[in-house]
Amino acid sequence: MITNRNILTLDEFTIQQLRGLPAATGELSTLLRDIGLAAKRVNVEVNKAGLVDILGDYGSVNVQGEDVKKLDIFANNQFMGVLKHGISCAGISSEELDEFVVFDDEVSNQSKYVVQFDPLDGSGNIDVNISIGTIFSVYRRVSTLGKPCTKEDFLQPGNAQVAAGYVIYGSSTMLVYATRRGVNGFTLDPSIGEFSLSHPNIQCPASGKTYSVNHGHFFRYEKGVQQYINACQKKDTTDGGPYTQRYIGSMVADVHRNLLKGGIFMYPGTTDKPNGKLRLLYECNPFAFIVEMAGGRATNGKQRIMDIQPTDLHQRTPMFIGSKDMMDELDTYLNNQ
Ligand code: P6P
Repeated sequence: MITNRNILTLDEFTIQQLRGLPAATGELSTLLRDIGLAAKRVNVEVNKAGLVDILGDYGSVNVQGEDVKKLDIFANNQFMGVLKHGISCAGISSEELDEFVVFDDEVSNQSKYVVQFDPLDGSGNIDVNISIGTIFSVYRRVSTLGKPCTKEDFLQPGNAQVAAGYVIYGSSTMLVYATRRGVNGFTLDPSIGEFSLSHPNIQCPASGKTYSVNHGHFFRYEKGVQQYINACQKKDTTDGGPYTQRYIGSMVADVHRNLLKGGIFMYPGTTDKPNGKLRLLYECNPFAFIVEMAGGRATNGKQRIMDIQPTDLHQRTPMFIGSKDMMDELDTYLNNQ
């Protein structure tokens, strides 16, 4: 395989971005490269998960009450490790950990950022070889530099995010991240072991023909959601249809597809779980940041996801995210109730 020297690696890209910001310290670029390193290490294990005894339940149950797969723990430790030993992060919170982790050493306490992540989202799909992913969110600390980070650093609304991204371990491995300067996608090139810029300046199409939702919960959704789903099924060529239903039970894969091709992903609340299943801080906020930076929208059905003031590290929220025009149409059903 001939490596095209004209394709920037993640490291080259972040450094080039840095050159365009003379006042920048480089901490964010370093942090993103650290995340890229951890992603490469996790990718190796994900790719051979079927071959080694890393499958199967880890025997414990996480704060979500879900069986923890060994890869979850491995991924959690990889991301926490590179961030703890880097120079840009004062602490982390993770889906796999009940509480946030303060790194509390001299260098980390001086670091400007904290990171929240879901180390391996969709891990229930590991054993059946369906794409899974890592989701991360970066905030500037509100606590005093030089001292340990505090819980307030992690309970900021999503509109305070500095950067957010995800890794999708699929037919190829991609790292997509957004800053306020745009959304860019990098595909892991095995020939050089580097993430290389493959999807510059990602824009979410204003509309699409894919709707993603778990139909199994249909009769537990609110009426407006049911009416929108029914409308999606009735569309024909005269009104932008027919639509296709695509839902593989791995949020990273479903939202990634809709981000690139256009579409809407919904995980609504239900009569028995009004806040739905997805976590605000390390699943919904990062994707909301990414999709909005690409021109799409993300709400909880009533308000912008990124305007929600968090009160708990692991709080859930209903999630509607995707192409702007499709989200606007959904609102006409939700607001008519
Ligand atoms: P359900 C995976 O467990 C996950 O958190 C998301 O990645 C995915 O979109 C959702 O749950 C699937 O949940 O209830 O439809 O199986």
